[in-house]
Amino acid sequence: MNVAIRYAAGSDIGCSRENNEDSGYAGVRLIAVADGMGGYAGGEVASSTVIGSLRSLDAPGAEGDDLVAILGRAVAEANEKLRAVREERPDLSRMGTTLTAMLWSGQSVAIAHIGDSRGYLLRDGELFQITQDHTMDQLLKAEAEQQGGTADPAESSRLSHVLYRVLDGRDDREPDLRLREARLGDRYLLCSDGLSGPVDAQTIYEVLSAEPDPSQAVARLIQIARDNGGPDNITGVVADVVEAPHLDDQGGPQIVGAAGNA
Ligand SMILES: [Mn+2]
Repeated sequence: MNVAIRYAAGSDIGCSRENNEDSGYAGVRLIAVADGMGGYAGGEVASSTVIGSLRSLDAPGAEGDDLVAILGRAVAEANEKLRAVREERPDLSRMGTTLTAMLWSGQSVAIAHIGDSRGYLLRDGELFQITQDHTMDQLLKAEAEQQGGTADPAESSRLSHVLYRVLDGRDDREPDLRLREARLGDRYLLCSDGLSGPVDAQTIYEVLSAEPDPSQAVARLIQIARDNGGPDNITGVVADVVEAPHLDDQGGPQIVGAAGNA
C-alpha cells in the first residue's frame, strides 16, 4: 500500500522565556524536534544548526536503503556541524540540543533520539511513548530496578531535568536509533519537554484522539501547555499515516521555532 504522512509543526516561546530555543521540522519524509540549550544565543544556534543539517534528508532517494544507517549518519553529520560552530564561536561553547527525528520511507520509519524531547504514538486508541528520556532520574530508575529496588523519589525529582546525553559537537554523542513499522491510521507526536511537561499523557491522548486535523491538534496542545503555565518553549510536530492518494498538496515543509526564524 502506498502511504504518506500528513504533517503539521508548531512552536511557541511559552509564557516566561525571552527567546525560543526550540526548533521543529515537518515535511513529507522527515519530522524532527530539537530543544536547544546553553545560554546567550547558544540554544537557538544549536537547535537550528541541527534541524538545518537534517533537512537534506527530506528529499527523494532514501528508499530501499538502510533508513536507520542514513538517519544515524545524518545525526553524526549534524553533530560535526555543531563542533565546527563551537570552534568558531567560543562564546557558544556550552551550547547543545536534544533531537528526536523520524525518517520515513513508505511504511518504514527510522527514529533517532537523544535528550528529553519525546516521541509518542497513538495507535488503535492507545498512546505509547516511543522514546526514553536521557535524564539522570531515568538512569537512577533503571539502576534501581536492576537491583530489585526503587529510586528515591526526592532524588529522582531533583534529577528529572538533568540530561546525560545531548548533541553538542563533542565525541560519542550517539542517539538511540531504531526502525519501526508504521501502520495506516498511526498518529505520531514529537515534542519538546515544554509540551510534555505541562501537558500530561492523558491530556495528550485526549487531544490527539479528538482532533483530526494535525495543525489543530498541534495548536491545541501548545495552547494547553500555555494555559498550564508554559514555563518553557513549546514545540510539537504531528504526523498522520494516511493513504497517499487521499493527500492534498501540503504546501512544502514547515520549519518552526529558532530554525524558522533563522
Ligand atoms: Mn525545553
